[in-house]
Amino acid sequence: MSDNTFGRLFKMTTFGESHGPAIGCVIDGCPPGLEIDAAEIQMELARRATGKSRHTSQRKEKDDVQVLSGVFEGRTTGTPIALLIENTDARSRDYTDIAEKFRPGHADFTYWKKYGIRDYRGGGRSSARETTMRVAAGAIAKKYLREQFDIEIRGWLAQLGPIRTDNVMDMAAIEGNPFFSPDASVVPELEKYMDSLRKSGDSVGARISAAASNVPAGLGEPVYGKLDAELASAMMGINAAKAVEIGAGFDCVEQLGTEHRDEITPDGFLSNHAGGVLGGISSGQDVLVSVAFKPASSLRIPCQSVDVHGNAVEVITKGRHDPCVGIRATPIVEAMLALVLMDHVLRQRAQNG
Ligand code: EPS
Repeated sequence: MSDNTFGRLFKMTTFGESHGPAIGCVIDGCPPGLEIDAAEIQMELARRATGKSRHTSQRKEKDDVQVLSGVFEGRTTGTPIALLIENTDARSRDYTDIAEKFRPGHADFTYWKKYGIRDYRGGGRSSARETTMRVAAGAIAKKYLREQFDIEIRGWLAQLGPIRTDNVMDMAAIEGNPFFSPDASVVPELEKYMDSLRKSGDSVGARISAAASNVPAGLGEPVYGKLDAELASAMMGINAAKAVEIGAGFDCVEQLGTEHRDEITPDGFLSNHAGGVLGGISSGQDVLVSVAFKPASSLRIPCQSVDVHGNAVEVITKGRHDPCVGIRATPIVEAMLALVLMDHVLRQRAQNG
């Protein structure tokens, strides 16, 4: 399995399976001298963790991160940073029944087609457990971006199933509810919806948005390596992501040019339909990205499928699954945004000084 590395100058390589002994990453290219406190990484990991509310997977992982290398006396040394988290609450027996069956809508099918072998326990490498490492590496990138450029990255739930959550944008509300909703008034409706969904055994999709502010103009490459292209690739690489929008995104289909263009005055831009990227290069406006997450495919509601021998079978997935993976995706989207910006900050410095 190749391509487990993300980034060009700030490179993260992740490894591990959901039910293996541990999951980890090696980050290469982090500038030296950055203060790293494991507690800060831990805080980001806690935002993403399972079992924080009844609305997510009840697997209980402490996600205790060990910093194995690359940090000396609390500062990065410029050498590879290795991070490791042990898996302590895998329940592999839940997966015995589907060891030879494919869950429709799951990577089970394509992993088997590609490799002819798969670790079926907890989805193996395809599990969202891998995103712990994106969040851990993202915490380091976020810190560097904040310290060096004052860049702030914030994500939020914009929609869960039919419920819009971004009609009110109260950034202070986001961390105060288990959904990362910026509109606290919709939380009771979200709770009710999720309680009924969980009882039904079904799952639902969600939309997560994120903004990076104080991004300097000039990040990105003009042809290949466009900032928005790399953001789209990074976001589509998150488990269960099915669509990405930058700025106005698909709304630009209905917009007129006079509406879409972001007029410029001596005091700045009058709107931000471009999402902070023009010609693949950051404009200095906030970088805006939105990601659609599909409804998860591990469901206890029976469905038709086939087994590895091609026989018709009925599939029921047991286990402690997320009825809406989007609920835990906000910190992951933030992390991927931070990793892309971090890489481009270093690339900008390499070329333009
Ligand atoms: C996941 C299924 C569940 C989740 C897991 C992602 O795993 P299990 O069936 O082993 O309990 O708990 O998420 C995590 C463990 C995590 O840390 O995010 C899946 O199928 O992707």
